[in-house]
Amino acid sequence: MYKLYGSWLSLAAYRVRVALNFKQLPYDEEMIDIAVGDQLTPSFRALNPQGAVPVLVIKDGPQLTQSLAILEFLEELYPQPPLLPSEPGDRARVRSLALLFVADHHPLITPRVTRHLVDQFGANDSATMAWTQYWLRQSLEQAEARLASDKATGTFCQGDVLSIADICMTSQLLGARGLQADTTGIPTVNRIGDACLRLDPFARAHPRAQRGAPKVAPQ
Ligand SMILES: N[C@@H](CCC(=O)N[C@@H](CS)C(=O)NCC(=O)O)C(=O)O
Repeated sequence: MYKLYGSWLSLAAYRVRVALNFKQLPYDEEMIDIAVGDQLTPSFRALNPQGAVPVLVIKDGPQLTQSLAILEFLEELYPQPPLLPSEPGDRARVRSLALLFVADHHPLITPRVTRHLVDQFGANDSATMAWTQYWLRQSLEQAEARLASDKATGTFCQGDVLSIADICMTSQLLGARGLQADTTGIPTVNRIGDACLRLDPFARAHPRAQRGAPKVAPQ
């Protein structure tokens, strides 16, 4: 049984929930309220000095942070069913797509960044929302440009087999839909995202299905 420190609001924790569900690994998630700053308390920082979720705690094992590192850890420990293709070139393509979201774009919309925009630059709610929507849209547009014209794209980002690229892209698409970013004109991203959202590991991991999530319609 894994212990996950996450948050219904967290797109990064969502990625880990999907992977745990996909690999059929039982876990218990403790919800950290990142909207009110519980990730910044000394007790949480003792767990992750970075002050961010997810954290995966493994009995008698390492304490892991960073969603992509956690996904790779789960893949190495439980290679079946796979979340990475077997060919090195395909694996690199999948990791490259995942990093487009996890490394380049998702960090720009985290609470610590929008907090800094407010505290240091006087951004108001509409400015921070416009910032967030802009970077969500950018990531999805860039993914569309890569996926739409690439023969390697299939039902999912890499052919017809689910991979970490799909998990990372769908987390960003959920964020974009939930925050009313523009998701028009990116048919490949929407098609693949909707195919993922129909799968049980994604449905059970959905932000709105988690403890503490507001009771509004899933987006
Ligand atoms: N690159 C990290 C991102 C971790 C992260 O920033 N998590 C957000 C929630 S999605 C968080 O806890 N942020 C707290 C803050 O920014 O104060 C990962 O993929 O795990």
